[in-house]
Amino acid sequence: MFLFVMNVRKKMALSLVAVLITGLGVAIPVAARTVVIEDGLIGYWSFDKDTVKGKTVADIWGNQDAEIIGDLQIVAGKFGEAVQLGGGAGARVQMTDDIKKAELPTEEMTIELWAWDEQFIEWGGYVVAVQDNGAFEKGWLLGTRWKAFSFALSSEDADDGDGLLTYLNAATPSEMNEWYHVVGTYDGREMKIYVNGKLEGTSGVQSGPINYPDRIFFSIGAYKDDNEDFVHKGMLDEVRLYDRALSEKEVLNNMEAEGLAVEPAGKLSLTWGQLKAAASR
Ligand SMILES: [Ca+2]
Ligand SMILES: [Ca+2]
Ligand SMILES: [Ca+2]
Repeated sequence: MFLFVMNVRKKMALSLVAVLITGLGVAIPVAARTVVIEDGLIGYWSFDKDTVKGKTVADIWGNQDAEIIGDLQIVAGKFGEAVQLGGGAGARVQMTDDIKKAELPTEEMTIELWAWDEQFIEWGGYVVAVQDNGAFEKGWLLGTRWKAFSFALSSEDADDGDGLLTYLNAATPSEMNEWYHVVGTYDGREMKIYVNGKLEGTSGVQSGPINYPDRIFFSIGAYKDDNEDFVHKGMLDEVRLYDRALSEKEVLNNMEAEGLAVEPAGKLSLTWGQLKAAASR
């Protein structure tokens, strides 16, 4: 009799866990998910709808909440929601236009995102912290040169007096209306660009600390500097910035990742601790 009661209790506890999981819409157990690498992460803009309030897009990891400027929408994306831009001038999601307030990588970096293109332009910008005005070439960006994904960076060792950018293009051209995982890394000696987890280009032209200009428009969704403003046409999702170069293995991990290990406060989520606590009640 006592055993029977225990079994019933155990069953009740298990079904309680199942109800909690399905009831909150969490389809996969927390521990089975591939999660975003946190080592070196300094910014993460997911564009999920519960992280966008009015004109503010939360940085769900770091301190750089961004401001929606101009006409753009939050739409269904690769993971949760994404930002959709229409290509007209004047729109972007801006972290800051004050480089003194920007939290930017200095020695090494990784910029990572999911991109969906609805047109190809010569100077496409996904995430931009650059000035490229004639021979004055400083900062970095991840974007496109026509149909090629492109990671551009300017370093102090390669400085020709007023900065020098290397635009490292992916070898394989991209297609419109498809999601691509695009990553640029720089370890202080080499730039790399990865597309869908595959290394698509390497350059050793740049070395040393990143060479920043005095003024930037640190933004998502536009190739914006002092004399250009080319807005992306398409979607961008799950934008992440690191202050170190992720390895190829880490890039592959993040391509599979469905978010952070523990979702940020305000997002409905359960940790194993909470599940266990619920089950033992
Ligand atoms: Ca998202
Ligand atoms: Ca320019
Ligand atoms: Ca120059």
